[in-house]
Amino acid sequence: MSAGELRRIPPIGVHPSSPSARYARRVTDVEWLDRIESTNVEFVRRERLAPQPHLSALATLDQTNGRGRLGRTWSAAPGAALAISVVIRPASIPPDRLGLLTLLAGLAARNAIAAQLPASPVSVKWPNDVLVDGRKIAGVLAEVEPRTGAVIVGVGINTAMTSDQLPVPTATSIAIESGVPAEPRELADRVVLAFLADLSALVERFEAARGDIDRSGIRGELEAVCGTLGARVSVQQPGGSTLTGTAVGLGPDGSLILDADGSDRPTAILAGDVTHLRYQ
Ligand code: BT5
Repeated sequence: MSAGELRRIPPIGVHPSSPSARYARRVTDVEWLDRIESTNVEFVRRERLAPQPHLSALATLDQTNGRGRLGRTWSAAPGAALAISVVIRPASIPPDRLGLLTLLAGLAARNAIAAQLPASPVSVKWPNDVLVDGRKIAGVLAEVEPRTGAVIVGVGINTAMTSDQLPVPTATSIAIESGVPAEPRELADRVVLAFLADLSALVERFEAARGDIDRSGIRGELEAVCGTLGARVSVQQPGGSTLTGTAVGLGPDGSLILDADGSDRPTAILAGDVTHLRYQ
């Protein structure tokens, strides 16, 4: 497939009677790029030139300079992982609820991966990882273009990655977990379809509920698959301090509510790196 070719992906993979079908129809364009430095950076560049359509998507199997959070890198050998970014143009979601889009994208990625790995425990780790049995299979990076307010949600999913291609020992992939060698393009197509159908449905519901995870019903779906909730964790905060305790819930803005050791009131964590202590 040539660089920049526009592929219209029909909403297959979603049963017509499923509530998602109505929303999946709105996902029209996925532009596949042969190779790009970063799908997020490319969308931010395009967004600065002209507003990009709501729910349009850019994808590649060869991202050469992927970005993680806090200046970290996201890396994968060519063909080994899907990198996809989606533009979300918030209409009714208040600014202080935009952080939840990271969790929504993590939930959609988790569901798309779980559909490929029906026998595996696939969970979301707050705020932006998808894990299989404690190993990272996907990561989310959401960025806001401040001038237009568009949110670029980028997700990296290890699809056909083999054991000798793992960028870090704590990573895993769909191919490794399923034990079946994958044809990279085919596997990525299946994952993209499921991911976009789910994400677009979640974003619609989130918009309709004006950014309320309770009214939209999304809280229950998140809580059901978020392995961080109920776990003993340590949280390294951006300032450098570390808190240890039990993660007890999600705040209305997507923050992690922590019962920190030695504190008699819960702490809301807005940003940070979480370690699940049971995995150590
Ligand atoms: C993330 O950051 O997990 C966010 C990753 C987002 C990647 C997507 S791909 C599409 C879009 N375009 C981009 O440029 N980025 C987004 P963070 O939580 O900071 O985790 C980064 C850490 O994960 C690294 O420091 C490594 O330890 C680890 N890591 C790097 N590559 C990995 C991979 N392929 N699989 C698992 N872990 C990885």
